[in-house]
Amino acid sequence: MSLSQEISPELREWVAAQLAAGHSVPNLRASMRAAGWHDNVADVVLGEIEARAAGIAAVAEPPRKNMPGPDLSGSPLYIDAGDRRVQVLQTMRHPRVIVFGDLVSDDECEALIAAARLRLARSLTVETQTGGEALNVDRTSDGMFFERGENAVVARLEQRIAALLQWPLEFGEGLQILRYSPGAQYRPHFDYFDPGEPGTPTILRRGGQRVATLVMYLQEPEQGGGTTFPDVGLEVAPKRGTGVFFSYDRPEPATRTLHGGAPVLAGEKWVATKWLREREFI
Ligand code: PD2
Ligand code: ZN
Repeated sequence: MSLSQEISPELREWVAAQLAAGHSVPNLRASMRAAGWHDNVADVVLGEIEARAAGIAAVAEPPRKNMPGPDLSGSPLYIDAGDRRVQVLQTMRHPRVIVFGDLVSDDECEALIAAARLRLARSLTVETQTGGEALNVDRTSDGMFFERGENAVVARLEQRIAALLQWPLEFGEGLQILRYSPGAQYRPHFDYFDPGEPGTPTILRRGGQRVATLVMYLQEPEQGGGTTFPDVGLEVAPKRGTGVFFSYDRPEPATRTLHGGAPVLAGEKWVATKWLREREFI
């Protein structure tokens, strides 16, 4: 079907949020008509949402074109990230994975761990059922979030990441710090928010979908604790100062970005994770 009006992610989110808030389909259709939307636009959006609710694969969203990531044309060995020359150690196309070396200095790793240690609590992950947070047994690490720009080290690292990944600093969530003790792991998961979950529209109001992840290793364990990509049999070693970046141009398993934190077998692993959204994260 050809639509004369473009269906934006914002429109989809808005319709889903209205439905989640209990507005009826006829009322929604009337509001959309009053706002100038053609009925066929309303039909398509409502149809997608109903199909998802019924567990039927909805019409796939087209992949995003504008994505975070460094300019790899010319296969550079180093990228100038403003205040630091970052190494490109390994790249993969599908899934899009890039391993960066010398991304975080030892002093920065120490400073982040010291500031985070005081505020560790049992990790919470965003609960897409409700849009709130809940204990997640799939993650046995301890964690906390820094506010964006909360201290000088966080601010410096965020500027470096924005330059490296060519993505506005304001589109990033606050830095998350995780500590894994022996036995702790993060079972394989996707970092994007599942469009089929009822709590997702609420989460998406703050900056839209996640489109990329950067996991930075602040302290390496003695054994275990790699970041795994089970769909492609890849495991990234948790080397201090190194970061693994991966991006997903649509919230779908077809991106092959299923990934996990393998169990730490000995020692303690600390990471910092930066998630990037489609838009400004407020
Ligand atoms: O610590 C990791 O290796 C890891 C693995 C999977 C971190 C995350 N996911 C994450 O922070 O999302
Ligand atoms: Zn993850």
